[in-house]
Amino acid sequence: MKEALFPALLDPPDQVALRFENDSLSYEQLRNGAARVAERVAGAKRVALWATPQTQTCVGLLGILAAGVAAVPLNPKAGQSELRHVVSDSAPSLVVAAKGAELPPTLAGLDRLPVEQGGAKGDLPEEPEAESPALVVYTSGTTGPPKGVVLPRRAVRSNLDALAEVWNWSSDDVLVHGLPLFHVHGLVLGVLGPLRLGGRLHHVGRFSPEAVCGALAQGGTMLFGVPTMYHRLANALEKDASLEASVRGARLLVSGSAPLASREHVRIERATGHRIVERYGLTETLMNCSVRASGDRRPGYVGLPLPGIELRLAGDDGSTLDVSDDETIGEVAVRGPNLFTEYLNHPDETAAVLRDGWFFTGDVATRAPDGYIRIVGRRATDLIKTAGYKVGAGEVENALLEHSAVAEVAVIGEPDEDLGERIAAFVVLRGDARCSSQELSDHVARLVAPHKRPRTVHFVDGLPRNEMGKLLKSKLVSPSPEDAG
Ligand code: MLC
Ligand code: AMP
Repeated sequence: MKEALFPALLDPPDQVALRFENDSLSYEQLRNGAARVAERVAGAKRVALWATPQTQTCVGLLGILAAGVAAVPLNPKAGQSELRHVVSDSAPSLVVAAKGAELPPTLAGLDRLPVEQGGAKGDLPEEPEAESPALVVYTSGTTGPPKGVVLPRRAVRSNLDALAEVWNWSSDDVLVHGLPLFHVHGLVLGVLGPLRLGGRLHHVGRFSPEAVCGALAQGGTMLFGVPTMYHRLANALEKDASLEASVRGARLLVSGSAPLASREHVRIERATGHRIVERYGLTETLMNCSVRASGDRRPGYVGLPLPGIELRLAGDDGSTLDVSDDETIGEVAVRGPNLFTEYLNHPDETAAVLRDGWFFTGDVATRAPDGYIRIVGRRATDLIKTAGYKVGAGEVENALLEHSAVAEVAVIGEPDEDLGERIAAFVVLRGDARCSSQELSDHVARLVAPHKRPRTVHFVDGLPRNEMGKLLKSKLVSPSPEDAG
């Protein structure tokens, strides 16, 4: 008998599983809704999921997973060209979306399965194979459009179990967050995590410090967020002391997806008495490291590798650097049941990062004498982490080059207190073309996604290049900035 990915759905406990803004669903309702979706998608290879933050998205996801089909979460704010790419690359049989959700014309050619609440008792099909794909999640690379990361059920299950172990995460916990449901942080950890454990999720819809404090005050025990969210929470706590009690009452605050600045650790601790637990992961590996619930929470450190996961620091030739001096820097390579299977339709790119069973993350780190890992940077300067989202500079550059006024462009990440890194574009306009920074920013938001839009546009006469004509991004310096909003 295969082990169920969601045991709580086989024998639903009499309790709320999911709560969104004004809507909640019991385990029994979730099982019944998922059974209906599973019946409809059975036999498909991949199914797109319109990932709006609402209960129906979770019902749709659980139904797709129950049928042993791979779900392809779609960002509801994805622009036309990004959406077109994801759909043509993943070739879903249909799109599962909340009943009544408005879908863009790009999806008009796909059959649609509307998800409704409630319904008669339904039974779930037999548990699918552990190696079968559960999700295809799109993530940016340095150049070209995003790649689909194929995550098997085995990775989801083993990773959630490892996190449950190190965070003492149980069915008693009520997880609070306002993360998007089209990336692994919000979807795998944030939705499938509580459901695997038979616990509860309270999703606040749109993130705001007040909304998460409100949910914590109503019994939330854990909070997940990206550093931008903790930065905004710290600001709010410093302005409004009445929010403090709700956060103080939580059991665990967890940050990930990007480096959490030391000052945010300090500010949150000063306001609430809580030290934030940091964990480190990627779409391709789910989570690799975390500080244990009982462990030392030191700013800048992402803790120890998770149970069952091997981590090594690799030198430039790929060999292991056997060091624990917290100084020597190597590329993080990981091996374990948490790894993805492949990049969909990209065997060469898969082979480039998955070597002898090890996944090379592109992140560089040190290891302290007590084994704690400290992420110090990334090998590729063309990858930007902004508000917890990974964005390839090339993707933004290509979108900008599609604007008729743009002759040349270079995109970089600039340090930003709130976003970690802010997308900045250096633009050379064509001849006597005129264009505002707002227009360029809106153009990128429409074509790819709003979180990939440049926040700053510098109009320049030329870009720094070497004698061969190669762009020298390190030579780009910000003139007086013009905010793009
Ligand atoms: C703004 N908007 C526009 C626009 N400008 N729409 C169209 N055209 C434009 N020019 C819209 C946005 O869509 C959004 O709408 C709203 O205006 C505000 O946009 P914003 O300023 O970009 O975002 P903000 O509200 O400030 O949100 C900040 C945030 C968000 C932190 C809440 O960035 C976020 O949720 N980040 C989390 C990213 C994440 O989950 N990463 C995990 C990746 S997995 P609306 O309606 O949407 O508000 C991973 C692995 C791991 O990294 O380890 O976890
Ligand atoms: P993504 O491809 O969107 O899954 O983003 C993965 C990347 O996010 C990693 O390669 C890291 O660069 C970054 N990341 C995730 N968690 C952390 C963390 N706790 N500290 C620093 N960087 C992180």
